[in-house]
Amino acid sequence: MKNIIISTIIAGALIVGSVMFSYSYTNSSASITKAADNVSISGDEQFITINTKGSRFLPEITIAQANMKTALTVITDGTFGCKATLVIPAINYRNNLPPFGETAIQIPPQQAGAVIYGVCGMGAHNFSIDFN
Ligand SMILES: [Cu+2]
Repeated sequence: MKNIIISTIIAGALIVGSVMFSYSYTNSSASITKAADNVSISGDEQFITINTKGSRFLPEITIAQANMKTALTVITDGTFGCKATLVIPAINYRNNLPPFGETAIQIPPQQAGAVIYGVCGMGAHNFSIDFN
């Protein structure tokens, strides 16, 4: 009887543990690919922050407001290689990012439905800003 109670407790703990693990895993992967908390609005301008991390720009997808001036800040932290070159074709932007620091990029107001892509110097490692 005692063994049954103990194994029930262990099984219950395993189920709770795996549910908690998958919940936190889902949460963290969601914040990598998509985040709204990297956009803030002050007055008639919105501010977007994108980080370079590993071989990616994060978040990969940003949802922003249409018809509004946009100040994009790209934060680099030990960034090197092709990713140190940022290209945003829609606004004819091409620049070498500093290894460490913040790079300010102005994006003019975009129509609803517009998507602006940022790519590395090789044309890979995309991020997008979706305006709606
Ligand atoms: Cu690259």
